[in-house]
Amino acid sequence: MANRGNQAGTATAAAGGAAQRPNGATQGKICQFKLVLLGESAVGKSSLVLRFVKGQFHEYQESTIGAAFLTQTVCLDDTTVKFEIWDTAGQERYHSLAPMYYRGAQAAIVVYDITNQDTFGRAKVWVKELQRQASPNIVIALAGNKADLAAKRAVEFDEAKGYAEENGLLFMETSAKTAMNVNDIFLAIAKKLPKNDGAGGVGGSSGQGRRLDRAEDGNKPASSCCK
Ligand SMILES: Nc1nc2c(ncn2[C@@H]2O[C@H](COP(=O)(O)OP(=O)(O)OP(=O)(O)O)[C@@H](O)[C@H]2O)c(=O)[nH]1
Ligand SMILES: [Mg+2]
Repeated sequence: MANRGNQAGTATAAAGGAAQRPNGATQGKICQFKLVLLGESAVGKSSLVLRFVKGQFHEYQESTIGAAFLTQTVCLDDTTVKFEIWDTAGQERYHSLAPMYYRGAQAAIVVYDITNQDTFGRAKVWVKELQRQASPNIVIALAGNKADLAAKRAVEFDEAKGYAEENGLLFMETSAKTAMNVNDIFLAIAKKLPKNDGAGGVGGSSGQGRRLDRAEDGNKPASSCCK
């Protein structure tokens, strides 16, 4: 139901910047994390996910209905981090669904459009809601998207950076169009997430990810991620 109209897909290629393992050895652990994207409609949430998961960009990206689910895997040293990504719909009529997606999430990317001050205001409201209602240890990143449209900038970099610092958020300006900082923001999140052996289950409130046995990672041989 929540998946209605989704643009679901999976991809497992390594994201740029991931650690290389020269011999493709399958050592190390696999951690799985639930990540949610929130933000006003048309700020580019789906475009960021499409860029990260498939390396594509669509000028005429359709507005999301309900939510879309995708996965992507990145490698960090001896750890394979599998993101289960919920790309929510920004249109007002879907806002009441959002808690379903951020509940139990270990990470969130709150997106605004640097050419639209209102979307930055909306992003702050999402951050407040996550701080009050999501898992206490959730890692939150703020993404100022459409950085390629610098001539139309309405939100100053320093203003957003200052806000992010005050609120303990990761912050980057991104462009789904040019790919600027797209892999980087997911990698920064992956680095910040706890990867303890005693991690709680996905969907729990611990804010921790779930460690998988390699055999459980059904999508693909995890080693391909690090080749
Ligand atoms: N120039 C530029 N355009 C972008 C960028 N990211 C997204 N867009 C465009 O902005 C429009 C909206 O993008 P979406 O990815 O659908 O936005 P969304 O946040 O998922 O919107 P909803 O699904 O309605 O919540 C599309 O026309 C995209 O092509 C970017 O980085 N730069
Ligand atoms: Mg969308």
